Amino acid sequence: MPHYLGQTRSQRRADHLLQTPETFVRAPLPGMRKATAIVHIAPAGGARFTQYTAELEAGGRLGPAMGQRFLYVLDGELTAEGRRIGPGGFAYLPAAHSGVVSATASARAVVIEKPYQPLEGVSPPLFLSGTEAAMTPTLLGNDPWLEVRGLLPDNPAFDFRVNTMTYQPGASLAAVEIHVMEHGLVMLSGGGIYRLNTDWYPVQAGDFIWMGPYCPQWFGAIGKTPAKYLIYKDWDREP
Ligand code: UGY
Ligand code: MN
Repeated sequence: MPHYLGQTRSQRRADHLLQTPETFVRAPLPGMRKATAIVHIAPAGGARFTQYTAELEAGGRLGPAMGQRFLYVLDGELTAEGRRIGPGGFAYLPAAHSGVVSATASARAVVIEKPYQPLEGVSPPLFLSGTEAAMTPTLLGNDPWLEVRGLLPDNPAFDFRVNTMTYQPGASLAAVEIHVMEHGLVMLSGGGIYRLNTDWYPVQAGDFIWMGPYCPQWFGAIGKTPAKYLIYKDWDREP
């Protein structure tokens, strides 16, 4: 076990959080069996959603969700509603979904949960699952070096979005973004520099970032392999 002598890239500011793996702390959530959670962000930390990494042994299971739940499998295999979800696979479970999420093999998954915000005249979404690889990419701002894959359907029934963004080495966001939506972000591969408010952070695969509303944000990919992240945002509701 390396010793970090009190040093870390992690940083906590009022409008953002960078959490790097050596600062992760594991603890169970209610109802988990043979599983543990690294809670990256939650209302306790100033967000309006909860995001954690669940680590499950074979035969382990998640507890009940606090609202609707989105799963993205990092490695191993989960089962939900009889569907097997492997690496790069995802599932959306509506609020009050009573089905069990269990691990067929030991697994790690990104879990995002939040209460559902209904929209008048629109029926809430139903269970769905899919794989990231099957989703058609679009180019952000027509930049051929920056691909976005939306995992959830473009449908007002959903009150959030989860996308992957893949930057070829040297690609970047065209401008600093400042917007009302929050983000929960997991670096899946590669790395680069993330600007958050007035700070600039080197980031790499395994890191987590929370950006609060209006947190100025920009990313540039550095290295010889593409940088890719999974990003949550609240969407299509009155702010
Ligand atoms: O969807 C987004 O707002 C995205 N472009 N933000 C980001 O990558 N920080
Ligand atoms: Mn953004």
